[in-house]
Amino acid sequence: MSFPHKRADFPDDFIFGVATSSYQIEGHAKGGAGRTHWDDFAATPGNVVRGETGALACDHYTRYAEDLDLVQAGGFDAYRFSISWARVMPDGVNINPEGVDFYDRLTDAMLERGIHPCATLYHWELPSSLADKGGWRNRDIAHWFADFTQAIMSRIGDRMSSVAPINEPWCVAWLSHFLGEHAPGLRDIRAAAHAMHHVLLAHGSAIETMRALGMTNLGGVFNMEWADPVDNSPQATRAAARYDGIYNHWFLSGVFKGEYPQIVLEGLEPHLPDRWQDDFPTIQSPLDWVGVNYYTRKRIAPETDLTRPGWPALREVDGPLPKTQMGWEIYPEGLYQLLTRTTRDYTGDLPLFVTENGMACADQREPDGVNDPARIAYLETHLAQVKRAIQDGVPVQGYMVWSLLDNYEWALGYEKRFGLVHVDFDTLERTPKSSYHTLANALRS
Ligand code: IFM
Repeated sequence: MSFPHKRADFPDDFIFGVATSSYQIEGHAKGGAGRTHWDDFAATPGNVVRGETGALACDHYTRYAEDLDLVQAGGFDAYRFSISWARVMPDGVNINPEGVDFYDRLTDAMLERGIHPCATLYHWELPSSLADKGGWRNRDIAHWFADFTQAIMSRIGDRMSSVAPINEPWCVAWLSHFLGEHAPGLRDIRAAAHAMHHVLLAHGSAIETMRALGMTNLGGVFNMEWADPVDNSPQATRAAARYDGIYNHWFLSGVFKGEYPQIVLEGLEPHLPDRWQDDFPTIQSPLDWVGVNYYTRKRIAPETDLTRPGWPALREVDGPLPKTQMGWEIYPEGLYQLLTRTTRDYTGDLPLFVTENGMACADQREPDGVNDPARIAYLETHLAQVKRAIQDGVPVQGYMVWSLLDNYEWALGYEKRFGLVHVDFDTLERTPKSSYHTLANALRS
């Protein structure tokens, strides 16, 4: 399958990478890691497909060298990985030397292969002991998170190319405390409002901690979805604006403007913690770059079901575009729109990175390998929108594919395959897919 992009089409210092996260690939049962709120969530019947967990996952904890060989052989410049809080601090307080040693080895293994280590400090596996104290609902999480940041970055921070504190604050706060789809599985507006604020306070506290360690190239990674109203009615337009406010503007506005959008405060203000306005100096700790994780758009309608009253009074409506295995519409233009809007309204000259983009397909291993033409087409059309944004002056400086490996897709278990590399979850054998080979060729050319 021909692929129109090549490395030379992008700016000289443009970074191509692949992304993963600790709980989704490492095999959490190994190496003395502590219990997490994901283990608790998955143990509750009905929360996760087949009750699957990350106990073994891709066994990256053992096979990391083989996986980094794949990153190197694919011609990628950077590896975006995350650090398991419960591996470093199993009870959320005391350090597990084995856990810190693992990230030390992993970092050196990247450097030996000429791969830039790009770390994320939190990708969703909170130590259960801290979840038991209220987790993201408890303001103390900002201190707990700063302590964890200090513990791991005082050891490996000197070798990081870049670090972001928290992957996808919307998922940590809204998806997990209002929609109940991720751990801790709450559907509670007060819990959600507290988490929406504390996640940004913890982000800022971690940035301050790393600055005090003398670290540079620190950023924030936000997932973004384009929101289209289902029709031209004022009701649908307003519902889409509320969705956009909760999903996208809340976090950018907090970090870059020191305020929350009025359209979201209309629903959340009564439920926010006391004196929330006092925390903006920490939340606004200056960043060196911003990461955008992008997958899809949503079509939004006002809620008309009278049995579901109350704010934010909206619902997602099925769209007409082709969909991925996740059921997400494929809408590459949304990436262009979000990159340009983020630069225009929030980040100005600050470098942007696409820190996640990719699709799940029901890939199968055949005798001749794993053919995934739909993923190749997805990457092709999204990279075209990145190019378009760069041509229009948006300072996009890198693009990372989600994901290197098929992995544990949270509440959906192991069925949804996002990898450039197929993983047989019985044998743990890795097989690079045709998308991996296509990108490797493009990066070599
Ligand atoms: O697998 C997730 C990842 O953990 C965070 N971003 C979205 C991916 C696909 O759902």
